[in-house]
Amino acid sequence: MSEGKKKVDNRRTIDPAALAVIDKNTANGQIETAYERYVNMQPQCNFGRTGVCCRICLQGPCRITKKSSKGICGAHGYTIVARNLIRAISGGTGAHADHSRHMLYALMEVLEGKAPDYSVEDSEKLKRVAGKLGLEVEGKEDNELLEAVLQQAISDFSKVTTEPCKWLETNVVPERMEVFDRCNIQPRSVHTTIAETMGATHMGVDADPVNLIFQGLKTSLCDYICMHIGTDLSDILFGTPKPVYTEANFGVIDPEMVNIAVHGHNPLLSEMIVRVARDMKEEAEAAGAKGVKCMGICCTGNEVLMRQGVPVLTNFLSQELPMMTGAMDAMVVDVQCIMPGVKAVSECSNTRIVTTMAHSKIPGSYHVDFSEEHAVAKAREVVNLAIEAYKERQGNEIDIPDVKNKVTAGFSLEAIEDVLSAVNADEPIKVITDAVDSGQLRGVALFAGCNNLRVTHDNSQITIMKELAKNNVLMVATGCAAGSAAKLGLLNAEAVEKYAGEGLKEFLDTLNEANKDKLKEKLPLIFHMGSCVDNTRAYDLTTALARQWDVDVPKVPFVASAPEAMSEKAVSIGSWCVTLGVPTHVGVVPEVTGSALVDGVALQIAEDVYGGYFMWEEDPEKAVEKILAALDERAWKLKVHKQTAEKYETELSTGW
Ligand code: BF8
Ligand code: SF4
Repeated sequence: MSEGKKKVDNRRTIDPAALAVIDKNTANGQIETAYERYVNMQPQCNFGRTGVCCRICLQGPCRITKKSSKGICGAHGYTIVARNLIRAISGGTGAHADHSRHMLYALMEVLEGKAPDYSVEDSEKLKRVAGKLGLEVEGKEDNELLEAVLQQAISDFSKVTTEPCKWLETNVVPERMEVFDRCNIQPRSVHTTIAETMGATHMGVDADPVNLIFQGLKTSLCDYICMHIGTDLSDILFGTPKPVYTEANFGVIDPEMVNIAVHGHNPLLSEMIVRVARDMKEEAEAAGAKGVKCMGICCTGNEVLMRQGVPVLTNFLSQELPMMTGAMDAMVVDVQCIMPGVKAVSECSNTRIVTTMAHSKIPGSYHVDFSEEHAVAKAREVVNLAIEAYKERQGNEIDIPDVKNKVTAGFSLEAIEDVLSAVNADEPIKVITDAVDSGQLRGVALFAGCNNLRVTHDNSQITIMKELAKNNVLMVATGCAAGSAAKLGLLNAEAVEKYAGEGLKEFLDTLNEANKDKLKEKLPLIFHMGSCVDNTRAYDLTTALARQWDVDVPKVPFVASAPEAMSEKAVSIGSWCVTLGVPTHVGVVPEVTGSALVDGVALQIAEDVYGGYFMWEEDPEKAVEKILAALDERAWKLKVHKQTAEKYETELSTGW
């Protein structure tokens, strides 16, 4: 390093395992990762940062400055910011649609007998989904029901007529549908709406920022629809998660095993690899290993964690680092949140990067063209590549940070209701609403989303989680936020002892006591509800709470928080949270501050119209205050209205 050059601060994480690897790498002056690339990228462009850069037509880029207050075409800053924002929502929705459509194709092939390695694992879930959609369930065979469910999903994906999408209509409270009708944001279908949004944001189409934002919110509802379809179909195909017990962080890597990281989002491949890996012990032993060990990164990791108890290796930001331990044999990737940077790191670490999807390749990597028709054979091919890499790494230096934490996960809404039903079998959700009504709990919070180097890795999520625990907030988590909690020891019962306030402790103790013959271990501090796509499970909990209290969602003391949001998917999820009535904290200010109007709609006007609203707050301590204030306001209002309703013997929802 030349004298006088600013020292690179690449220690932007609180994860001790990640830090150990970063420090060793820095000392050796070797491999560049996201932590260094972030530093090298500074300063980042403020036009892009605030959303006032338009590249929608070839006359651009047009940037809003004091000198040029409009784009060349005359587009105001508010139009440019709104267009950029809703294109991001469309990108997130497109990614989820891609994921869920793939599940749909796979199940269609199962129906047609073309995917012999898959079958319907959870016919009870199939019945529940069909029943919810209003389909006739009685006396129907699985195949008949599945066909009807898939037809409905195809319709929600692609119909061009105006009747409501079934997955929206049947999963939210009726009052929400009335709001969507009133605001004219009922989507025709997922694909048509994504296309509409791209059309509306083409050069010279919609210039009205509010109209654009409403189109964006309509698109976000499609995100909700296709995510819910994705979760439902995954459960039908692979089973609805139940509590599982495992470990998380780099310490799960076993130097004597063939180590395979599954990374990305799609459970079609990762489930198969986990199953096949168990059957390939002999092949691994023949190569001198004790067996094959799978572990997860990002959301496909969450999928196999939730259903198979596969250990969590790490979350989004630290995805390049496990390879530097010298003991990762393969990283198998499918779609989304895979840094292209993994390839360069793998070259120094003997790890084989294996891409598997036709539309998601990384130059220079191995590619196994995954197909549902030959799923087991393709999965074997991948595992064999890892076994070959294991042979080659013999004699190399291995250094694995001894950091791992116990994890209890697998909390689908069904699993949570099952736990609650040990206290109240008839009305399981009432166990939560009673605890909020009595003041034992202050409300419920969902932690969702990613990591983002604009804040210190894992710090915002962990700080807010610990503080909310102390303040008796019941917490659920998904995606890489759940990954932070897993890695840093918040997804186990010990964390309850360490961090929970009295009310939360009592609440969980009651559940533990009632479930002592059923659960292998005591409940964790935070309920892991799954991958990012599974945020719909968390919203189903909100809907269930609203139904239990008999109010619309904007009255439910439920808050969503994405302390380290990064992806377009996080933008679309945050947007549907708001549209569906949830106060939503985002810990990284999105690219909207270049327009006071668009920013104001997100922060204030949204609440008047939809009941949900955004809170941008990068400081985790201040975020805690805002989240608690949002919960307290709703809990207080509920209490006052409940007392009034009791006094005058009226319905709770009357006159509110
Ligand atoms: O879908 S939380 S970094 S891995 S986008 Fe990506 Fe964000 Fe992680 Fe999962 Ni979700
Ligand atoms: Fe510039 Fe308008 Fe073209 Fe955008 S659409 S790049 S603002 S001329």
